[in-house]
Amino acid sequence: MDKVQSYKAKENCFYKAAIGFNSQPCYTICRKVKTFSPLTALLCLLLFSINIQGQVKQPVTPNIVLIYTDDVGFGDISCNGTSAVQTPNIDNLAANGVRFTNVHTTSATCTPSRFSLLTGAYAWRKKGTGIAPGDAALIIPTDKQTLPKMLQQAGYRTGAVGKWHLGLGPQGGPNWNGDIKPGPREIGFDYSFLLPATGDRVPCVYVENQRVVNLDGKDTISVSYNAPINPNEPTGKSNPELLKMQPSHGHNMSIVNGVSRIGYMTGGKSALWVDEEIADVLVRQSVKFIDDSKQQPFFLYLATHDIHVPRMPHSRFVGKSGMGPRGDAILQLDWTVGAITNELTKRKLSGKTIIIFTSDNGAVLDDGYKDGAVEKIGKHQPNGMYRGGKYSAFEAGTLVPFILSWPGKAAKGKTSNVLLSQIDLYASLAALTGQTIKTGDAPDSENHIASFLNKSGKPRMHVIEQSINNTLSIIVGAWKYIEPSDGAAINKNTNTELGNLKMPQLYNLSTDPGEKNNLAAQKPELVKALKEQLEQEKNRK
Ligand code: NG6
Ligand code: CA
Repeated sequence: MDKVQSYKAKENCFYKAAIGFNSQPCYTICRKVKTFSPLTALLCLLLFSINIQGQVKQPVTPNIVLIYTDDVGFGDISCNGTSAVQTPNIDNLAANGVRFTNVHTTSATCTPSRFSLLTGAYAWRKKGTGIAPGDAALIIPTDKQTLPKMLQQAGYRTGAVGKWHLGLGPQGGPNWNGDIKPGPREIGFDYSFLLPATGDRVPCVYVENQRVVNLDGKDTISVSYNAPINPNEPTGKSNPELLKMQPSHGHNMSIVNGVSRIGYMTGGKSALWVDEEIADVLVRQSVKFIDDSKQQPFFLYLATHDIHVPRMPHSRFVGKSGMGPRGDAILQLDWTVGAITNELTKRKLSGKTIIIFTSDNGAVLDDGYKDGAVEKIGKHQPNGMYRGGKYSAFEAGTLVPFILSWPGKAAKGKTSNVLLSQIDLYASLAALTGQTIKTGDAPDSENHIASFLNKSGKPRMHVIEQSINNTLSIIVGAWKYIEPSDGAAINKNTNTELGNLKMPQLYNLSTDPGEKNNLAAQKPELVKALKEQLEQEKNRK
């Protein structure tokens, strides 16, 4: 296997040198080759120097809008073929750009996927990067390089609008009534307007530039993830009659806007959000950020709340999908995409802006509220043909929608099945904008800008996926290996197959994308090779 990898790496280096892209992938790939002969070293050095010239030749700094959606499965958008809900605005992005069918998040849950996206490092390399409680400290180190910091160095104004869920403040949690730091500013965002954690976690307030919006100093906010702060305040558990939507599992603590959440909060009454307005508010703040960024190129990280629970879309979408709140939230998400693209068009920014649409993990139906998602699903296939879902080691955990549009620059109306990871956006955007990545920064990110623009780039050598219980899988070409795990086979709350088995699993994704036939017993050599490859990656410093 190492020999094959070594050969492929050299081939890849040659290819990248030939097309004159950034030196980083070549360096990264060469660095990863275990059998590193003096000849390989020499070859890589040579290609490295050729590539440096390629890199500095044509850096460009288009605006970048990354629409990072929540829990949207591969099949939840109509251009991917299995959706019963129409998403014309998202489909339009695909019609004008590249629709990818093999781009993975690094993880089947939110926090680790976002951590990897913004740092270029697999989250499983760092403790404490699992699903963050709503009062967690900031999990991204402030002394390390990040994707937004790299873009700031390239001259960008950077903004984060929407769901954060990467922790805020120092160890022990943030001070919700003062300056909330460290936060987005300290990891490279010039502007931020956040839902601090998720829609289903307290505190249910917006945080703009690291201060709670509309906070009345006489009504301070307290947050606890252990016990009720004021035992006299109603909770979802004690007062279900006060709720607009009943929880199905968990989510029975503090009540905000008629919805009970995870965690307890008191105070901050004037600052509480209204769930039905969140999508509109996030679009408004995104447009404000775009308008305030006229002097420089901008990077907008728009992390939607849709379609995470609680699904409480605006009344103009309610009942419109025929699939209940989950389908209506998809319609609202599609509206968001349309609103952003229209605003860019109005400002004549379309040709100057890369828009990327993707999701943080796969789809889930019942994720904690009785909103009819299971009962009303009909023929809709939220995860397309893939097995599992959010939380899972199977493909539906991490194989998500991914569309890139850059009118006039990226390919138009093309579909790409090239194997890539969202973690590659960091090095790819660095290459595009002429930034060099120092050794130690973004250790797992590779430059695949040619593939992202669908200019005949090559796939990743391998992709690693992380499930909720940290089972790791590796894909190399058509083959996927899932390491043995003692984890539960099924998430009983969400009724998701988690992909855990005490034995190794091996699937041929090109003939068996639904991961039905475990070939591990038939192909022990391949299992051994993939296991070794995964172990090597785990141990790589
Ligand atoms: C789980 C929550 C789920 C959701 C998820 C995070 C329970 C029982 N389930 O722990 O509702 O909030 O965390 O979702 O509390 S994510 O998309 O942000 O990763
Ligand atoms: Ca998510």
